[in-house]
Amino acid sequence: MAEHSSRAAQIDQLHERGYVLVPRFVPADDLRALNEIARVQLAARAPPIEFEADLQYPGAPSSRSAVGGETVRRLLDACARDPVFARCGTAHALRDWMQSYFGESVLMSRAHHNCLMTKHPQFGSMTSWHRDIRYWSFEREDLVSVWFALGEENVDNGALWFVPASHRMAFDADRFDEAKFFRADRAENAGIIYTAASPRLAPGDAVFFHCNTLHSAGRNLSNSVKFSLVFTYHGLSNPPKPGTRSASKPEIELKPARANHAG
Ligand SMILES: O=C(O)CCC(=O)C(=O)O
Repeated sequence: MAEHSSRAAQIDQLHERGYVLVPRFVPADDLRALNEIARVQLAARAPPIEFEADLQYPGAPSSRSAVGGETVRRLLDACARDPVFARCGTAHALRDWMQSYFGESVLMSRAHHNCLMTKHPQFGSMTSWHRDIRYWSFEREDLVSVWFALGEENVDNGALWFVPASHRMAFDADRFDEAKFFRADRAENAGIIYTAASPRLAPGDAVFFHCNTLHSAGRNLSNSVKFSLVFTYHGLSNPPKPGTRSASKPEIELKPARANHAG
């Protein structure tokens, strides 16, 4: 019952602020396994991979052939990479959390996120202010991502920043640039960005955030790679729009307790 009411409070906070930090969401044994596999996967560099040079965000190498050009940003398709990642993204505790939020059965989108994000010292880039909805086309703008910190995350190693309650703010299209980044050069945007906060994450902590929450992330000024695992979910009644990139990959259903052997 206590667990249930604390989940309810977390979901209230997600509704109100657009993000919520849930400390120690990942059990210690799972966290150990995730950290081990994350390093094995990064060393193996098996495709599909997104490189920092591909995106050209601030701080990224200018091309794949430049110094640091092979720096990995995302190891994509995490669930297909290793059962340890798949178990994390379909775990019972996560399914129950998402089902409580959406009030119905839940699916994981494989069209974006579903990845291990690595932020490297020196060549890891900064991600400017944006809403993740730019990645998707769904019937309703109601998707929730979960970001698992596999190690410490803080402002010095490129942690996320969030603008509280920004998921409920309405903006004209010209407040964003062509790539749908929220324009920091506009005075009315700067006032909103000023209210942002960066929750400090401990290993195993989770941040749940809405697809319309404005967020950004800094560069990694530490000496070690930061590893995070990220997945995104939506309710059954909110399917991807047919013919869009969001509908291009089969989704993963988070099955009800008795049928689910993955979590
Ligand atoms: O770690 C980062 O640079 C932020 C990533 C991010 O915001 C995203 O993938 O939507």
